Amino acid sequence: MRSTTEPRLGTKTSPTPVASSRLSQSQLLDVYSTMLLSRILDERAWSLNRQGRGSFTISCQGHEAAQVGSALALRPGQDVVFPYYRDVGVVLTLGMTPRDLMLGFFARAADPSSGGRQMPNHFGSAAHKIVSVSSPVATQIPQAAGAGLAIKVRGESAAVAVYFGEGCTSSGHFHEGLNFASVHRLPVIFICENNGWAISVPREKQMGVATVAERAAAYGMPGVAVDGSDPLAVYDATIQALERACSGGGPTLIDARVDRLTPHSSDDDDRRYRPAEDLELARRRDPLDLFRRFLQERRILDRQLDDDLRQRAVAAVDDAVAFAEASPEPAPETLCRHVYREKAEG
Ligand SMILES: Cc1ncc(C[n+]2csc(CCOP(=O)(O)OP(=O)(O)O)c2C)c(N)n1
Repeated sequence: MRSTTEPRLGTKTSPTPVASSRLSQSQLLDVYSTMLLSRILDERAWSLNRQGRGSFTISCQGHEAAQVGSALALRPGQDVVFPYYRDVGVVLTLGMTPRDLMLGFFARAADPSSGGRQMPNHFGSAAHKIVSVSSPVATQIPQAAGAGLAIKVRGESAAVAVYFGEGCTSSGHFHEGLNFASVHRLPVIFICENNGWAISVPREKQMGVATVAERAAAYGMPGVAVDGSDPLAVYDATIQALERACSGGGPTLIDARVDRLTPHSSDDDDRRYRPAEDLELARRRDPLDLFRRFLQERRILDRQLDDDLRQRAVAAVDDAVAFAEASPEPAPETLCRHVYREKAEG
């Protein structure tokens, strides 16, 4: 099992130093608000699951800084984004709403991701250029390389961002996707949310190298290790990767070190494999707490504003739950939609 003394980037338990000076105070507050909304939405999904009102959930908790910081660097509706199942903070930053996500959670007909046909957290939105999550892990990586090739062939002004966990980097899809993107100098940003666990399998049983970042050397692209508990550091790394992608410099691999603050999913019991002290250490460097303290020390956030933002997020989640629960389920006669060709009308 992973040692809690393993050297990592995300080991600090004090407020985050600023890497980025590019963001205004109101943008910093937006980052915090979106991280907070992601957390509250996610916690609600767990409690609804435990109440028997939702079949399944899988968590963004601990990943919010990496998700919001990276997605903020992207251009919504312009860049093509392949999220993975933890990416609540990514899709909210790009413009999906708590209602959109709760419609998916309750598998309602109006769910923009799949019309209630997929598992929760299989995000997708054509309007936001968010490509549907693939359930077989890592398959989004060669898909993203393909999207990068299409952008290059068409001469479009866009890049691709693809998200995945470190467990995906021991899959052949990872190798093929990065190799292809590098050979063709495609405008793709590979973003690994590296939490050190692939369900119950620790990082050292997934790979023979110590970091995901060093894998990049084998493909001839930069491998950027970044503290994924710092949204500003991840923002800066993603901005640089985007500039490189859009200027013909080719792909970048970002290795954002994060912590998973929950079991793998609502169907998992991590006490069976994760040392209690590993989780305890992770909780002490919760990215939401670190960023809150950072904003408080800079006098950008005070107790009153924090309470207001929290209340606003809770109200948005209350609204989303009520709205989605009251929404109709998919009609049974549409069961085969998107599976078999439907008869032409009339
Ligand atoms: C091809 C395939 N094999 C196995 C699974 C089951 N599975 C779902 S998530 C997961 C772990 C992925 O770990 P990682 O990529 O590190 O992401 P994390 O969940 O830690 O964020 C596995 C093995 C799957 N969905 N697809």
